[in-house]
Amino acid sequence: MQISKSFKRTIIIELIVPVILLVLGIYHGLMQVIYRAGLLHKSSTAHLDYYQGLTLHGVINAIVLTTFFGVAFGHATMAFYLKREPNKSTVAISMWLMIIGTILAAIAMLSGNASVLYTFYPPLKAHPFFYLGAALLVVGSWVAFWGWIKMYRTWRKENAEAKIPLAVLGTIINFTIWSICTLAVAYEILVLLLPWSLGWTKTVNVTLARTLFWFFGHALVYFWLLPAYIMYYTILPKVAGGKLFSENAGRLAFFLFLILSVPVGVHHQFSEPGISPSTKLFHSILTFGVAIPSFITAFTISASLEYAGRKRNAKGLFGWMKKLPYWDKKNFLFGYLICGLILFIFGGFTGIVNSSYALNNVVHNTSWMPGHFHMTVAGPVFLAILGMSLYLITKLGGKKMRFQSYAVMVPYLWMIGILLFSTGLMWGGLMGEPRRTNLGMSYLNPDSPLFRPDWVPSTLLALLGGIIMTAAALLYFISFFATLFAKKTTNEMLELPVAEPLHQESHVSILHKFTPWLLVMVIVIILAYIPALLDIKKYVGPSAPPYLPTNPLPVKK
Ligand code: HAS
Repeated sequence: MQISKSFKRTIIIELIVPVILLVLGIYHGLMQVIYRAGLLHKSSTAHLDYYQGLTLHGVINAIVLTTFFGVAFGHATMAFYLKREPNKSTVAISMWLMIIGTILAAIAMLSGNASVLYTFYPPLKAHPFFYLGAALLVVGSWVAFWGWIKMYRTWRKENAEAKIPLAVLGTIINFTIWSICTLAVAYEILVLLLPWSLGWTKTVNVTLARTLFWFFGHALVYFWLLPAYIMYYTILPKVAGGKLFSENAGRLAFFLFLILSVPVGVHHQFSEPGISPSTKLFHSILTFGVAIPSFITAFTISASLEYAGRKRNAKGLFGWMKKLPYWDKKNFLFGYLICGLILFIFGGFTGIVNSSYALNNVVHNTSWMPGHFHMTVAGPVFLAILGMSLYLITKLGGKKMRFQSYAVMVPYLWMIGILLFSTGLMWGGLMGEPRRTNLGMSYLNPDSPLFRPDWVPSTLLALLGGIIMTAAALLYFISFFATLFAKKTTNEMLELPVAEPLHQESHVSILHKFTPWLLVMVIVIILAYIPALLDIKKYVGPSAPPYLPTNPLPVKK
């Protein structure tokens, strides 16, 4: 499909900006494993402090990259399936808001005035630019969504009887979840944190801020995940050489995410004293519920892959696994998607451990947690982003992919790296190794009275994994930038692989309507969050003054 020059340019910019920043994000990831393995016994390197680096790592990789990509991929998907472009001004305003927001937040982080990690929990206080930047990034992504809604309505008028394409359904659901969950973080930033950071208010209600953050924060992880799920349902079966086993299953999975992604945030706050056990129990049960669409996906995609393997004459129960196109250069997307899925088996099961209240007490705030989330956000999410960014750059730029063999190796190398790294972290976590801690200054420093020799093997394993991941990222950067700067050789097109459904399934009308699911979503959110907010009102302690990570005493104004 041909698209206008300006639209094409916007998508390419939205893919390139975060990949450039990712160079910094990956560097700080490597620095993390080096500090934590005790190879460095200091608090900063190259004038960048440990917590400054950890903030840059989390914000760039988990917030900036994912939001830019979500919008770029959304533009591509909506335009490709609805065969039209969004309004030019929404596309441009959205891009500029996101870029300006990122620049403001980057200034605050790089100048060392926002070392508050990606969760920016108060009473840690950041420079107002950090909060403003985050708000602009989010608003920019909303504007893109408004453009798509208009586009979808026009399409619907012209195609009253047509089924909404699965990828469009997934994109609209993802950005609906995003629009609702970001309302809470917008309130947190604009009403609680920004005035406090500007010195207009003296204290902040920490429990309320944290609860608003997690109202947003867990839905955020599905905002990261859903573009990957769209690829699993609509692209992976095709690049595997097969068909999608059930489109209805995909629709059901997306609608279940719509109702269950938000009302589970308190599972991040099981140790929060201001929230009652009954509220925590309810969120824990809903969290088991939000694993269901992923189980549906696991079975549906396995069946689709099995079909692809059997078409290549696979024999036996698991023979299809050996017949998939793992090393096919023309189908390089397959490797990125399958490695993400394999990692997600472990990422998903560790998530279920986390959501079980009693087990959560063992692993909360230990290095188990980054072990879990690197097998989710740095697994399926990150690999889908890398693979699709490279794919879109070649198609939209009319380029031939450079360093193809590097690009094909990247996901496998990355997967091995993550498996070692996360195993090291989770093993350490079960021995009590804390997360978000510069271990090289204390527990991993033989000269410190706190030295823990039993944590040496686990942190070294994580270091080995981290080095392999960095090597994979370097190979990716070589292929990505060489492709980007290569000469144009073919027509510039917006093109996505499209998986056909295997069966003509019966029409289930509830899987084609948004309103009933939206209503259920609102009801479940009210049931889950009104008790949490009442608990906070009832049990909360005094509000806190601001702190900086460098000093255990409150900031004096
Ligand atoms: Fe999580 C903490 C529970 C999914 C990310 N999570 C985090 C944090 C992050 C994160 C970043 O209940 C840390 C936040 C912080 O900084 O404090 N998580 C879950 C549960 C799920 C889950 C139940 N998490 C994710 C996803 C993430 C993510 C997705 C990012 C994208 N998580 C928690 C909890 C905490 C938490 C607690 C707080 C803990 C605490 O104490 O702080 C579920 O959605 C997971 C369901 C997934 C599955 C897996 C299905 C498997 C599939 C693969 C199939 C394979 C195939 C291949 C088809 C059930 C789909 C076959 C072919 C071959 C060839 C083999």
